[in-house]
Amino acid sequence: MTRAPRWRGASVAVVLVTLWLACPAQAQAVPRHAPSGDLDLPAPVVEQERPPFAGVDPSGVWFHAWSGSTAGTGWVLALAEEPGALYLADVRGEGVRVAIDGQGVITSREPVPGDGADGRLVSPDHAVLDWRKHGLTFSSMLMRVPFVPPDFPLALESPCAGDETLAGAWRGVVTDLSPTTGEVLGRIEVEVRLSVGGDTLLLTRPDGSWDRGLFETPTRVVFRVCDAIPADERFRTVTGAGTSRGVDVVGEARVLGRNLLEVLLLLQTRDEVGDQRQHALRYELRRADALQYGDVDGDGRLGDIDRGLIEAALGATEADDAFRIGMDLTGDRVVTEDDLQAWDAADDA
Ligand SMILES: [Ca+2]
Repeated sequence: MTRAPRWRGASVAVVLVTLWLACPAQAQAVPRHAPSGDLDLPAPVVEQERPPFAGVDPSGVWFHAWSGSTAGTGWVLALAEEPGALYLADVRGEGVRVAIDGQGVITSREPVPGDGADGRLVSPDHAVLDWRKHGLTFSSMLMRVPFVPPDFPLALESPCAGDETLAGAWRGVVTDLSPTTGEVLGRIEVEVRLSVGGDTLLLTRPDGSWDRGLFETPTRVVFRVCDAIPADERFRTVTGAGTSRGVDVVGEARVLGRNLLEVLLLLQTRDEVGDQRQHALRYELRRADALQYGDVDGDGRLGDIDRGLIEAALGATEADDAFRIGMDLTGDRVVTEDDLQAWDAADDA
């Protein structure tokens, strides 16, 4: 699966919403009863006006800049708690509960008296809010972090054994992204080593620095390190995760193909709230020694074991623990008879 950058889709959405707002007269121009002569035709369907933010899922991570009683910046995690309702919280779990409707209006659902946040979506990726918290008031701007889709893993639900064939040397580029705009601040070539141990993925750089995450699925790794110990357990360091960077980390790795991996790490310094600084790093990596098409176990050749592994995992989708990227020869993210046929064809070739 190749993911388009989030902001690109969002820009399209903004354009579509803009066009829609510019052309409401078109829907109204359709006559309710078109001339039908002697034929008794059904009346044409009149388009209903669609709220401009209907269908927008604000879950994920946002960059937050605020001013008022205090000022600062931080990552905000937007966790969907029920349809249309979110918990907006900083990395340590401090936040407010809000509802967002299809018009983009954000209203407080905060049960703590006096606390809350109200505002609106300016676009699917941009919100403004007025907060009240602990007797202080703030005005906020929130920008959705580029390359963070709504299904970005904000919590580890059920770790699974990792794909051991991912272990080894990977090469690519790491891009330093502006937290606010996604603008590229710098890009360097990078070599990393991946190690898989049980349910953990360890990413080590040549200087010895490292990040460790947990497999939520065989193609999805959750990074979450928080120096504080929040009362809300969802915001604590995931057991087994870690980093040598000395900062808090929210991130993910996605296996996009048998030789292709993407890692997004959102870093935040452990300073007092208001003094924290953010940093977004995106790794685009390729295996140094490409895994051969059909080589499921990664031993460097096609053999009966590879075919047997595919056969044993028939029906597994990407979210299933039995899935391995090397089994998916047709690239549809599910293991089917088509993959077996593709394997047979590759073995005959
Ligand atoms: Ca093999």
